[in-house]
Amino acid sequence: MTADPQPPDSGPEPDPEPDLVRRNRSDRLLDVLAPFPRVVAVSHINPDPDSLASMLGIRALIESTQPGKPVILTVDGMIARSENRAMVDLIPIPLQPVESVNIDAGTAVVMVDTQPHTGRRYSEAAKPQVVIDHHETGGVLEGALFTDIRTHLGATSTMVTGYLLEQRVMVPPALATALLYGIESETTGYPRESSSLDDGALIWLFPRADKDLLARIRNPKLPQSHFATFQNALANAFLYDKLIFGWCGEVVQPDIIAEIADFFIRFDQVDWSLAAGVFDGQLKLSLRASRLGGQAGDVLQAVVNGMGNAGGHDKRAGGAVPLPVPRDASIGPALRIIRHRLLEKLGIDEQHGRRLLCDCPVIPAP
Ligand SMILES: [Mn+2]
Repeated sequence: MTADPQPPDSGPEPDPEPDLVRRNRSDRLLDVLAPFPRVVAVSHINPDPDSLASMLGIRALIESTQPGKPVILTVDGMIARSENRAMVDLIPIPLQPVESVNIDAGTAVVMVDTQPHTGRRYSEAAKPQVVIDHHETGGVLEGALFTDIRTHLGATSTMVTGYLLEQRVMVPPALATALLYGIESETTGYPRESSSLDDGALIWLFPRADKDLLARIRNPKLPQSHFATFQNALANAFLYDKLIFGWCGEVVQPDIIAEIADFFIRFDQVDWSLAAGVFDGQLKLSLRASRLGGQAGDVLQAVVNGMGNAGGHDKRAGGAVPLPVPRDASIGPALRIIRHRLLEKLGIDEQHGRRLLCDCPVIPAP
């Protein structure tokens, strides 16, 4: 008869979770911020509702747990989409241009909804102590004292809502509205790119949100340029098998290019949409995939490799290519390279595009 093998005597069980891991994320975040007398929140260029709400939530978290500490929210670039402008005006969200904010040794920089050196900021001068993000495009995190990068989440606002819950911070209606819209605007479309944590946050925020305020943010008035860009993109939309490409021309606000890409991806004959336009001397690109697993961020990064920057999520990506002067002459060659590389990447035969729409009949005003 043989005895069962005995485990070697290994002494006391090791603690499976050291203290650092077991503690709440928000506790660790607040410990990092504690020694700093001042906090500056930063995000990516042309901040979207998710960045804006995340910055606002971070301010509420710090004001409640480290009272008296000034928290400055910043804007890099511009507030572009009408929905985002409405959000900033109506919540309201006080923002200072990031280039005008002094960052000294006593300032902690909290970066939300992006990471350092991903090409999504005008300047990398402000080195963050804290980075909170959900993008798959990894940045340089060296030197950061607290990082919370969860790429399976639909929104950074979900993470910030989690911190507020952990610290039992009172969330007033305007903040709940901002966070809800931050998550909602990131997780619309089909298939959804979100997790049960995003849905949990939405459910928690909804009864606390101001629904009239939310409706005003969702349905802002639109400028004439909005319709002009749609006209331009419809008149210059081309099909390449399962890809539609929409040319927006020169645009007055850069986020419209993403709106055009979202508009075209709903076309029932395509799996991919690319929208492009010129803003601030750059060719701006937005790529959308209609199926999960498209890895749009990686695709667009490969397409603009050596020309510019790109990044994003599985179904959605954005990028920018600086245009050499003379600009008008450089657009065509840049677009041809992008088309060639994208078709190759998507396994579509090289071809000239065919127009989505023929000339539109024009009638005299009734
Ligand atoms: Mn986001």
